[in-house]
Amino acid sequence: SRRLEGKTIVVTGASSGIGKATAIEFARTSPKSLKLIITARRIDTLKEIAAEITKEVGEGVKVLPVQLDVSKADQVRNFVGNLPEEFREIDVLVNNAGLVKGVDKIGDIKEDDIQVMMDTNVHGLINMTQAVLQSMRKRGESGAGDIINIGSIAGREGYPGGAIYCATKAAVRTFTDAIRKELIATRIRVMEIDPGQVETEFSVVRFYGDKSKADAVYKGVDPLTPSDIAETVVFAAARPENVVIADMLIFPNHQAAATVMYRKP
Ligand code: NDP
Ligand code: 8X3
Repeated sequence: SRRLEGKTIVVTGASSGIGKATAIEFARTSPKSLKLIITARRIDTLKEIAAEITKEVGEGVKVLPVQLDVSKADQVRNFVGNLPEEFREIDVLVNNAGLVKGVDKIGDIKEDDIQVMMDTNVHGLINMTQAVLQSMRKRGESGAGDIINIGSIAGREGYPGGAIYCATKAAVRTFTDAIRKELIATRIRVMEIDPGQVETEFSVVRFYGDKSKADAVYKGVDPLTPSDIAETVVFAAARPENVVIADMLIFPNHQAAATVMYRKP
């Protein structure tokens, strides 16, 4: 899309799943001139993805892989300042990094799991937003740019075995709503995209690496693919400047709520 040409875009959690697909979709949609900053903890994976993107779309898209753990406040604080000069004016931030750990119920939830979910999904997203906002505020009279937060159906309703994850995504939802109001006098657009079930590494991470437990989650259902969500992220970013896709909820065809889904016998 011409509307994305020349933009500088940051995607967090771009080493896998929705974030990786989003980086690829941005590059495919605007292959002529884009600066794409892909971030996550796994830097080697990011470098491979950067090479894949360049191989596919050519040098028109400048891809910069940056190691960044969003749960570490100091890393987030120094993120923009440490970028090469030509990447520092960020137009679009996709706050996608996030995770779920465990399916334990209240009373038995592991303290470490609570901490990592809160630190990543909530503190990480808030800190990233503040870090990048400074760069967006420098543009135009009152600032301009896009903040696209990846929430979840889990932020709209709780489900058993997901209390902490659901609470983190509800926090994302309320934070997003509040800052859209706070930034009303700017040209900064604040958007939220809430996926239902998407097959990624999400469930493998939830079950601490147990692939067979993760596979069981998707058995008999037809989940969304990461690129299904990536297309909606890029769609939102590519709307004309006066259009704000404030809120989207996206289910796969078999799903109608966090725990209401049709499973083929
Ligand atoms: P994946 O596990 O496939 O990807 C998660 C990404 O987040 C990875 O790139 C991972 O990279 C990154 N990440 C995790 N922790 C950190 C951290 N501390 N700092 C930086 N990056 C981090 O899962 P999804 O693609 O499914 O998840 C992406 C987002 O989508 C999450 O916010 C998730 O909550 C949300 N979501 C997922 C749904 C699903 O059904 N899959 C549904 C609704 C929302 P690395 O390990 O290299 O750091
Ligand atoms: C992921 C969706 O409902 O499986 O955010 O937790 S859910």
